[in-house]
Amino acid sequence: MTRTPPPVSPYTGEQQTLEASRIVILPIPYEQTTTYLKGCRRGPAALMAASGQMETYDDELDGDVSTLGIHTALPVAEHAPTPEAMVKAVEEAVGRFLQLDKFVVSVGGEHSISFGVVRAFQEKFPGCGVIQLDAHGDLRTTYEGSPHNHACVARRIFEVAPFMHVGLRSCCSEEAELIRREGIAVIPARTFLTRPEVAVEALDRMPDQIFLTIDMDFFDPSEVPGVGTPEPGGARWYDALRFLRELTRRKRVVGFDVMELCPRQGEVISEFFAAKLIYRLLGYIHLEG
Ligand SMILES: [Mn+2]
Repeated sequence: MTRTPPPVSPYTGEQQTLEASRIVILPIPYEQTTTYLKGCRRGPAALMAASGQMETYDDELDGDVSTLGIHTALPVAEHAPTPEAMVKAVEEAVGRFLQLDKFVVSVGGEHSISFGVVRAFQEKFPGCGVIQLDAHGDLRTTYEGSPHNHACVARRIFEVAPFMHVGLRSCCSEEAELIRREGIAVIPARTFLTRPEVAVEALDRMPDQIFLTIDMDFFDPSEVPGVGTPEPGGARWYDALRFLRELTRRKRVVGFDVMELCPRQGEVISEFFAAKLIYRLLGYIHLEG
């Protein structure tokens, strides 16, 4: 079977009104600075199409996430002319929904988007911590001339929020030096996979309110091949769920994003994985509280 990822806005799932919804899914199909495989601008549309095919009843939680009310907003920042304009547009869009006391799930798009998202969450939840799940350091000061390249997003976030990174297995020597010098809380993938309790214990040193940013390349490419820069040795589904369940039990997760989904022609595994991840996380956060 071959299948071309659909264009933006084919939201096939049952749409619920904003007023009736606790949850807002915000598609941000922005892609300007990716450096290897292109296509994450098609991530949100592919994820929405997959989610429309998915059961909303959760067999682990014995609950149905659709009872929360899930509204899919119109895409934002797709055509932002510069990275700075994108960050501003994202911050404003997320901020508008946060002002309405919605639980916002942003879906990208390249990872540089997350800085705009985090700024909006910092405004609404001052001092909230950020946990990044990602294969890459993303700690460069600038990359290819921009401080808002996707390879710099963790550096920007680290500058404005208590920060912790889980799943690292690729960085440059300057990033490794920065991590050592600044004592940045980084749990490498090899530690996360052999001693998962280390990541759970590290949560004690983070604020009670947490924003979670997920780069899909955190996961092992055998389960999530649809990313722009795959790295071997990542977390599998149940490795990730064990941590996420502990996280949502111990902290108040105020929002999350899912970035860098890069759909592949003729294959839908990665977008189904990402859609299921969102539903499961919403369940952990809102059906168990
Ligand atoms: Mn990454």
